[in-house]
Amino acid sequence: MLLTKIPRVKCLSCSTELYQYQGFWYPLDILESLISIQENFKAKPTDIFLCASPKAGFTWLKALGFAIETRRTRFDNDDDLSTNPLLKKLSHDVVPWLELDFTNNIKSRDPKLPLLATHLPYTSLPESVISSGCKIIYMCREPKDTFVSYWHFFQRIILPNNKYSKEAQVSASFEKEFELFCEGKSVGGPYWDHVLGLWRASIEKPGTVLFLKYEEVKGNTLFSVRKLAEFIGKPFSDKEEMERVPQRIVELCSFENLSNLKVNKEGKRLSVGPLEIDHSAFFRKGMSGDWKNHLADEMKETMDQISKEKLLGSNLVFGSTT
Ligand code: PAP
Repeated sequence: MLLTKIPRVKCLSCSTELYQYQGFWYPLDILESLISIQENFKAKPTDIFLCASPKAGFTWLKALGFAIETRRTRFDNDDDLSTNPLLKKLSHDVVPWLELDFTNNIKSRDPKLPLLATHLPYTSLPESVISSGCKIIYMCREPKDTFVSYWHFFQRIILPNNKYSKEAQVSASFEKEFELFCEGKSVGGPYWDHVLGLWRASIEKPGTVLFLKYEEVKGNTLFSVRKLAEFIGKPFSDKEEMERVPQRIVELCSFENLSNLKVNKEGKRLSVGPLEIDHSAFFRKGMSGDWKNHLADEMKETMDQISKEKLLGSNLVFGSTT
């Protein structure tokens, strides 16, 4: 593919160029990985994909999915989850990440772990993911909160000169980045198209695609944990219910718990290419409705209007953030 021929735009916050491919925008490294995995990755029918657009609840979904999936089977002595790897590792490091870990199929799969995670939109998933009928769980978040989270996250990226984006005085401004996000020119954007792709898939294939809303998971995490367990074919047994396993998973994966772990307070990981990010950047506030502290009235109106137009006829309503 000739890179010079594909549209590109400068992502102001992350100080990198985004390339448009199959209707969505990616940094170059991710685009190259995407093309490679589209050609090479072979999904198995037993795979379970955890998906979300950037900043829509990916870290949390991975933690929940991992804790639910690995109970009983992986950590047999882990009755109280006290030896769960989530206590020592960021959830991004316990669930393999399709577009980061599988370029050229270099990563061998853990045969005991059917989970994989991806930010990719439904229409760009490798063909085998769709044809194998493997399960997909999607986390959607209200776009105003997603944008606010997105903005803050990219301020925390550490550039190769070891400066934070913010300190490096990248030419970003909140207003300009907002405009780009609204135009769909954000990492993994257009956000609304990403959401709608998975929403439609969940309507067409309800047993295969589960569509969750961040706000609803936040509102009743216990209900969502039981729903997730059922969807992946591992409902909680009466014994587990008696032992309060679902409740313990909720607590383990709560924002309060994860954000206070040493690994998530002090760790650091590579983000995209040479860019680094502190683990703590994945845990900012973990609440719904923070947009009210950041968006001017006019911005709120603009984004709500876009949501209204984009969602028209889809029957999708974003989770409430009031
Ligand atoms: P990613 O796409 O870079 O992996 P992602 O996890 O999707 O990021 O989004 C991070 C958001 O999820 C942050 O939201 P905020 O900026 O509005 O605070 C983060 O705080 C929130 N988050 C992370 N872990 C949890 C959790 N356990 N419970 C609730 N929210 C969480």
